[in-house]
Amino acid sequence: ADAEQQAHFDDLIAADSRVEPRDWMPEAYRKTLIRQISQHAHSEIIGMQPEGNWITRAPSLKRKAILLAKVQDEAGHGLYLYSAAQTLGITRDEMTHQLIDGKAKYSSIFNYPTPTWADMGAIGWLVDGAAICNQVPLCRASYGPYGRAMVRICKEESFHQRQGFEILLTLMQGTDAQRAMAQDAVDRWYWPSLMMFGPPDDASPNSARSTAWKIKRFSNDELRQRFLGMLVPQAEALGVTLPDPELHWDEDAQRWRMTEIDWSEFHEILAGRGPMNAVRLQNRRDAHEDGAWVREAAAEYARKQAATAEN
Ligand code: FAQ
Repeated sequence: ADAEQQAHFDDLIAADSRVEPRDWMPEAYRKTLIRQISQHAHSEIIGMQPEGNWITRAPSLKRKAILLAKVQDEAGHGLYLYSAAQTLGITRDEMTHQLIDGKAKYSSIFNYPTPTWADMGAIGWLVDGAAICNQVPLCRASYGPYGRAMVRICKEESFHQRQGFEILLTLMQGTDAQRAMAQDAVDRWYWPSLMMFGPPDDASPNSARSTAWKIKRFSNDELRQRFLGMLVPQAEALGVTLPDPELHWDEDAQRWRMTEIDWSEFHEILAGRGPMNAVRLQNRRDAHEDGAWVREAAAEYARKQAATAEN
């Protein structure tokens, strides 16, 4: 890169302007965006499975319609994000192979099972809640296509979060067994949802650079703190208990104090050894193979159209 190109890029970042696909950018900036955006896209696509598990067993037609729409939204988010990553010079095919070959990361949260209907409530409330905390600041990410995709995604995520809250609220107003089912789901999803924000700041290798480039606007721990601030009053409104007896607001330090997160669980999942890692990836591979005929038919159709246009 010549000095002029680098200076132009630095000016865009300093001015809080947006970097667009046509602009020159440092190779490391391009790489980190491809990493983050493709991981995010894979998370949305793999993230369809835990809830997809309940579409045929939703307790009413209304619940089924809502859940179906939510899972379809996640497919849509995955597709916008793959498109945003493609503007950086990677193909959809390369990203798909990184995922199904087990080389790409996707969010740790989607490697847990969904044994009960209350899990649909806990995922909406906690997982989509964490996703919103993390993604609202990403609407201002310095890379234009990513930031713009995030604006629309966040609007849909906030609907998702409310539908999850409402599922839990309904259960909490039900029978003892329904209340116990809701509490059990909250107990199982609480810690994993806190892990979604990534490792603690002093163990987050990508943070410094991503913050300097204005991709990240807040640190992993700062966002986790914000999330707790959102959860505590909502848990009270629901009547559920957050499963951490140490959790309290420290007035002097102006921060939430909590039991330390079990990072060994997080690292096991990242290493592919979580409860559902193998199932999630196998389902994705099977779907890819089952879809081969669609890709072939589309390619053949495109070939015929091109041939007709030539004649
Ligand atoms: N899971 O240095 P950092 C959703 C990795 S929401 C797995 O701190 P960074 C909505 C990280 O990649 C979920 N891996 O990294 C939905 C890095 O490894 P690498 C998706 C994780 O990038 C709801 C290493 O650890 N959201 O899908 C996790 O600065 C319901 C070191 O970490 C996004 O992807 C994790 N939880 O910060 C869908 C948001 N955390 O790449 C369906 C966009 C960290 O060097 C149903 N991403 N790692 O090999 C981000 O904001 C960032 O990438 C962070 C990580 C904050 C996740």
